[in-house]
Amino acid sequence: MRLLLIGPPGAGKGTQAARLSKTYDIPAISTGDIFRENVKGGTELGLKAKEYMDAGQYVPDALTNDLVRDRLGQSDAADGFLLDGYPRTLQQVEELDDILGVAGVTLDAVVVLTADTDEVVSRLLKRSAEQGRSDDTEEVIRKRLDVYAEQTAPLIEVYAGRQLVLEVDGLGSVDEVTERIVAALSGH
Ligand code: B4P
Repeated sequence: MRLLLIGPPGAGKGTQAARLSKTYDIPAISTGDIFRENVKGGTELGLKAKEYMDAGQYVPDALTNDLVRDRLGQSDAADGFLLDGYPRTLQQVEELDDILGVAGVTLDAVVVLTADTDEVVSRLLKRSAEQGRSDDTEEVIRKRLDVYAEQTAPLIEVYAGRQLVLEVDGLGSVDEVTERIVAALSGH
């Protein structure tokens, strides 16, 4: 199974990715998590990424694409994967098409998690209080939502044109959302 998970910040991508990874026995690859690990480790990539993340901006495509190409080349991703938060720009879609084309494989589905702005802002402010992520301040959250609407929402149409999109309501309990995704995938 080769899946993408798209949705606005706070829609539950990371939360659901961890569960789907177990259900389908595929690695969940989160570009956000990889950037945060690099920030924590003080790597050169981390230093560059932090600047963008703290401003609510996307990390430049060139840096992001390189790390995904490397990660998808690892053996555990050979038979399937779930990409959480990648691609996020049209250029990243092209890059992913190239990576998959070279490997001779195709995507099975693109799960689009939906959630309204009030809900995602409230979830992220709650996370901020619990975990203190530096991009979870109200100002940066609003910026991230704008960037998502401008740069990532148009990707949904691209994948819908390929008959890959499964839109799933991200409201409700974490279990309910997982059940909806699994049901949508089994009917696809
Ligand atoms: P991400 O790490 O992807 O951050 P995110 O959009 O906030 O999603 P996340 O997965 O963390 O949150 P979730 O919705 O699961 O990206 C962070 C930054 O990295 C980006 O802004 C960008 O700068 C950079 N980046 C990442 N990928 C990039 C790319 N491809 N190109 C360029 N830059 C990139 O959960 C949010 C909260 O909601 C959690 O606290 C969770 O517990 C809660 N929650 C989840 N489901 C819930 C439910 N059903 N009910 C109630 N709460 C729920």
